[in-house]
Amino acid sequence: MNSPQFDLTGKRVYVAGHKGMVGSAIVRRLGAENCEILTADRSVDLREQKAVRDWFACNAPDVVVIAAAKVGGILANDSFPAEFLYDNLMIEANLIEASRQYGAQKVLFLGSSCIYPKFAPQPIPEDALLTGPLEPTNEWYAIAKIAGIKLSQAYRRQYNCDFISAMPTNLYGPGDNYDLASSHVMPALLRKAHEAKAANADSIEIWGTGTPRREFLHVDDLADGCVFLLKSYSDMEHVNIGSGTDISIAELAKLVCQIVGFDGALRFDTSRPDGTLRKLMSGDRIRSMGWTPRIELAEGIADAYRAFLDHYVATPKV
Ligand code: GFB
Repeated sequence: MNSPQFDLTGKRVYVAGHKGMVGSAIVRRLGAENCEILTADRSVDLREQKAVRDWFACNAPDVVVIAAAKVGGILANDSFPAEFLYDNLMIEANLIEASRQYGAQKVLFLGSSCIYPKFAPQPIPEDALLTGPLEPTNEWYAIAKIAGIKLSQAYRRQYNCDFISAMPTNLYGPGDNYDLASSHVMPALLRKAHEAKAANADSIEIWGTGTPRREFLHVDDLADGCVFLLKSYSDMEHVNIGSGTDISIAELAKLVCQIVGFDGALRFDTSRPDGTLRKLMSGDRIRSMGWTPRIELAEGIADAYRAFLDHYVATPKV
């Protein structure tokens, strides 16, 4: 594996998607590096090629982190396939091409563990990519993210660009989306447990059977892994970033209820989709380079709950 050191000192680092959970965590983490952080406001629509080109022409970043994406939980993915495919294809294509045109020295593209086949071997190694059919609830998003990996690889091969990709597992933490119709499971459970406790309810609803297993990583660990890769990785293959352990949704719900202080029952709505049954990624590649996550699940959930409470108090109608 080719691993020259890339020095971030003094570099102009553009974090695309800085208002999202992932982008804002990367901005926080980059605060500890001696670099200049660039962001673009919402007036720059990343789906529009000209808007992206104009922004690059004015700002000329040295490094680009592609954390901008249309994201959502299982229901949102299943309900808005066109947006999940189109928006993500446009965002990544515009950012990758502008990075080449305007001479960015390094690009980090972020994908998702749903790029892997539904029945991939567990833990999933990076080379399981494109070896089988995808999980139908999120294949639109997955196809867009696979295209992003391939674009980065194609630019490396044809133009010799130092573009790399990282595949995070299911993420959670401060800055999450708590809208129950579009959120992922962790923020949904935090909100449901919190509201049930406040209302003295006797149960909360869990989608699906509770048997699917997911691997969760605190977004601050992800941000640390991203900065690690920016500084020390330069190769074709994408790199998994996970926590290394998974948990069933039923077990997760119990843990969240315990942390929130809600002791009612769990009601499983089996008319809702389970999605893929398991997607634990192999972290061997990044571990062999010397990086490991630090935040334990219970500690991370407690942190996410504090962030939820801040958000909830600031905007009571989340
Ligand atoms: O987090 P989640 O929406 O995403 O759902 P995926 C994970 C599991 O939690 C599924 C269950 O089995 C859900 O049925 N679940 C239980 C719930 N209760 C709830 C709830 O109240 N809300 C939600 N959202 N789920 C997404 C993909 O898949 O994960 C994306 O659709 C992306 O493409 C992302 O990869 C990381 O893990 O199923």
